[in-house]
Amino acid sequence: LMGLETSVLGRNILYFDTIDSTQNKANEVARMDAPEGTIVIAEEQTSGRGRMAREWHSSKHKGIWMSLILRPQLPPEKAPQFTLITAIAIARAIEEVTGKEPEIKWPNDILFHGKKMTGILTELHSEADKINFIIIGIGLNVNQEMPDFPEEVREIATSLAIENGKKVSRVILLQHILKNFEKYYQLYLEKGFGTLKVIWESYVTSIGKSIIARTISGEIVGKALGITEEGVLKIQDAEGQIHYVYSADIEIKP
Ligand code: BT5
Repeated sequence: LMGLETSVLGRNILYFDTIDSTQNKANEVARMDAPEGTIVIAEEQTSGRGRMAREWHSSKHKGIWMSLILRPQLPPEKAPQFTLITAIAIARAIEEVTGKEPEIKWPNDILFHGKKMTGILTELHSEADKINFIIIGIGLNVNQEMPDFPEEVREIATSLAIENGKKVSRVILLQHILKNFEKYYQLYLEKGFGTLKVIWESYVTSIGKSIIARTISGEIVGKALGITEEGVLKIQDAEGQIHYVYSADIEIKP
């Protein structure tokens, strides 16, 4: 990664040709005291995963499949904000490299024209009510063409190359992601989530709309009012009741 403009992030890189999941490896090395900013990255994952043990397709040489280790001195409740900070850093990097503006879909998706280009998986390891480490998994489809995607995601997935009309250098994109990530992470540690919330909202398309939120404990239907300072989604249902949603799959009602 020559030309990397960061001081902490990506200064310790574990690179694999093939791995089961960068998330698993990052967990393993974080438990062995890997420093803040360590990155685990692979050309291919054989069991890449999403939330709730869903599968994440990670075809060889086509994407950025990586996990970052952070050790912020913060309470565990702050962990969901990291998904949002990551989304901002990726959205900015995509704009810098391609000139195209993606959409962010709360909580963990980056889309183009409603199709998923990136998924983020934030995993928290806390001890005695303090964050010990956070692992941020990023799965970013870069140079796939439609036939490279398995059939079950062809309707819902896209890649940066498909949207951009030409291939994108994964190394350059990665440098931009890490540079932006470090910048927004610093801003967050110094100033809190306030400014970042405003930037995040500028990319979000679902706020103010009628949505269906599918959570592990059931469906909530209502209007998405916005997110709290903690990154929690606020939904108002037809009876006027407010629901606070920590994690869900959301769908904008037609
Ligand atoms: C996510 O989960 O979107 C988080 C994905 C995180 C993947 C990274 S890759 C590096 C690191 N190592 C790992 O093992 N994981 C992380 P979720 O919101 O639950 O979405 C999962 C769903 O996305 C699946 O059920 C599919 O429907 C869809 N999907 C799977 N692979 C996809 C792909 N390559 N592109 C677009 N959609 C995909």
